[in-house]
Amino acid sequence: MDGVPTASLLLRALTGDRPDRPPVWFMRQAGRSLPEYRDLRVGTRMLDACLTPDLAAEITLQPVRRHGVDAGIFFSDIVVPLRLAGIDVEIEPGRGPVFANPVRTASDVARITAVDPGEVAAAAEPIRAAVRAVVSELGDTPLIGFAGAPFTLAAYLVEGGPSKEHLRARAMMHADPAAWHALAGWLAQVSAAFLQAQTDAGASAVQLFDSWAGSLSVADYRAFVAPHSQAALAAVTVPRIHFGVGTAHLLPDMRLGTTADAVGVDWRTPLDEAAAALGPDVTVQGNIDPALLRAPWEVLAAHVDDVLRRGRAARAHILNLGHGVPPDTDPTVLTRIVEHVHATAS
Ligand code: 1CP
Repeated sequence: MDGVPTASLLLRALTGDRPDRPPVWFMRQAGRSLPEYRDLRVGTRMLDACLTPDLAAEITLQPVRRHGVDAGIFFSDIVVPLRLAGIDVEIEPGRGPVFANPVRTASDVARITAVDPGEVAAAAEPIRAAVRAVVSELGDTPLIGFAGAPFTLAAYLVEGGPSKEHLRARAMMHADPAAWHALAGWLAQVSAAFLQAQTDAGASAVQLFDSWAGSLSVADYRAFVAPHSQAALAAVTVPRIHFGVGTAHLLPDMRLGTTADAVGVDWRTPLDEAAAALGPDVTVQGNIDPALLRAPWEVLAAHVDDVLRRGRAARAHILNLGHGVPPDTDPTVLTRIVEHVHATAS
């Protein structure tokens, strides 16, 4: 529709309206692929950057200015609320989050869950300050807040760092279900506090990242994970996106009842198939294959057009990648995708 600011495309798509063209943003648009990000980060550790309001705000704004995307995603990390809870965690360059004391036993769980999640809310002032600064700069462009889902956070916390199959976290569910539920319930409250800090300060929507949920069976997802993810997301009143990787078998469950307004789909499942699995009353987000960002433009453009066409099977579509921007991506390719989509009416 003429006269409707493009700024509202994301919220319209999330609430089930179908704008003339889908809004577009990219997971991990802030950060590693941008030379201006690498310049700003010199000499500052990742988690210190996240907790320095001016830096976090500037890094959030960089990709919005450069690419002209239809939304910002707050620059932070899923482990920031754990740092705010007093847990000893660092992000090692090239590796990811590493914990000094992995949480493996019932007594480890008792130790960390003794921290009141209210302390995370109290310690989140740098987050609120950064979000306020971003929102006032963004004007009509919405800001998406985010948090890690309890399972993905537990996958790091129980292993002590990145892992391939998240075996220790999945084992805890069956070896000591009471300890698992205590841990996941606490993580849900911590992520909820982090989401609330961002929405209180002006974020217009949120995304819950359950990046590693694809390693779970449907039965384990339902029994041990979905209720905790639902609790985390239900803590905010703004529209909610729920994303996972390798989750074709979990898509209907990732709606979390009706808690998620949109479900993010990785590159493996065509969006029309995802929409059929999800039903008519949910928005889909995705799902450009990050590998195709290295393909010749004609090949990538044809893929983007195919994603847009299949996305029309859902009630509404938010164009994104099927996972985060790879660090070595040529950022001019992302700008070109945005220009291509902005020139395409659906
Ligand atoms: O030094 C650096 O630049 C560190 C790289 C980096 C960055 C830029 C990390 C370490 N985190 C981030 C920012 C980040 N993390 C954002 C920023 C906003 C944006 O999307 O633009 C977001 C949303 C996240 C969320 C995040 N962190 C997820 C979920 C999304 C996903 O990609 O699946 C996960 C799994 C993490 C853990 C993490 N943090 C960093 C790394 C390298 C990892 C992954 C490690 C692994 O492979 O297990």
